[in-house]
Amino acid sequence: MMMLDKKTDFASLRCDFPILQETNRGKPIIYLDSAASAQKPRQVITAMSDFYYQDYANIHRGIYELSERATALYENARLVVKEFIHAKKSEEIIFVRGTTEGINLIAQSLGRSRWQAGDEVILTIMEHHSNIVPWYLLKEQIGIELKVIPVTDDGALDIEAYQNAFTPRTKMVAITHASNVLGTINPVKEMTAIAHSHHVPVLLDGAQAVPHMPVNVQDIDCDFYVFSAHKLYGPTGIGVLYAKEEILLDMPPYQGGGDMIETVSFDHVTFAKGPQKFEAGTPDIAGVIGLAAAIQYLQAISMQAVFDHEQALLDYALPALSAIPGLRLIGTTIPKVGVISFVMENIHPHDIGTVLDHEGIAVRAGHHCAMPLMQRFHLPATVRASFGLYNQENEIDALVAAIQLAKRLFN
Ligand code: ALA
Repeated sequence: MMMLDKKTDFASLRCDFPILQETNRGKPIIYLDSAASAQKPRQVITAMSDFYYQDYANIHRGIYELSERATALYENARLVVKEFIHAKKSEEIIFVRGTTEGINLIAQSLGRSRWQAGDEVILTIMEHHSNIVPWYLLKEQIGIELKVIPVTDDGALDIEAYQNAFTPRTKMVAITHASNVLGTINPVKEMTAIAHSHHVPVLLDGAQAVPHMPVNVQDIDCDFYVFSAHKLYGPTGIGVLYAKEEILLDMPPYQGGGDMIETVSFDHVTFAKGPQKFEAGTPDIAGVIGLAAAIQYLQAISMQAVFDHEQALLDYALPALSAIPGLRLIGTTIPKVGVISFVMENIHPHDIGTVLDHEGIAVRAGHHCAMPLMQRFHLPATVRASFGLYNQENEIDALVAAIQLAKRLFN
């Protein structure tokens, strides 16, 4: 059998993404904003519409075949997620609305019920607002303290500061696996081991890691791992919270309602065992099915191949961008995922974004929901180009040409 080389394979995968045939401002779209949200392959869109056309009913309730089919699809998706992140059991997989809800769930269920004023959570300055604000709310509610690990000028975490941050009051380490601004992949396995040596659990925000690289939660040994489907080529409004089973069993519910109970009276409620305890109400069944389809699509390619493809794009893009006079990359440390932030001398990031948009190129320009990190680098904003598996070298060439055009227009 003839083997296609990797580049040819990835170029042909573009055809799976119908939206990439569309235009942006009348030009063929060059989509470099996958860190904000990835585009969806036909396989995901079809899985979701097939569900509505052929198998739709509510789950865990009906005693009829359609409901059984819907329940089987939903629970099979839990298995698919379990295999994808290498959890020990599918009972450790909870479906939530996204990374943000997963972190809020931990802060409110575990933190609010078990911690006291003066207890501490270790965060880093490179966190997305979704891993800052839930802890800030808890600080307002019960008086916990937030300890923030700094980053170096090249965008690496200060590991010495991390090692020194633990005290007898430390209750949680909550850090990002990969930065949505800098692209930095943090040494989370080593950081988890350090936290565990202090008997402190670790929550990883995997929103920007899971789409780009293989993740094995048992190998990392983290206690919690959260991510969103929409950055993983799946639908919006659905995500995953992984938690070690022994911790989950001990956690109180986050929200109350149908499907998360065993028995209900006005005087006493007993709760469902397992992940259902944290899935109150009718869930986003179609979203879960779309997430499973996205994961199966990625598994057929292999996450290692996705990682290698995006690393090759980084190797192509970083020198090409650095060669543009006046362009400064923000976050140069390695390893990094396919996320590149930069600023230009004398041109505001939003102006660059506008020029790129007119050339058909979609990037994000702004604070990227990471205001403390922007302040750390004394910047109001950056331009961010982020890769998905569908991007190709010729799109980097177009990006470079459009930045040069912006330079000519604004200087
Ligand atoms: N968290 C997404 C981003 O970084 C929205 O753009």
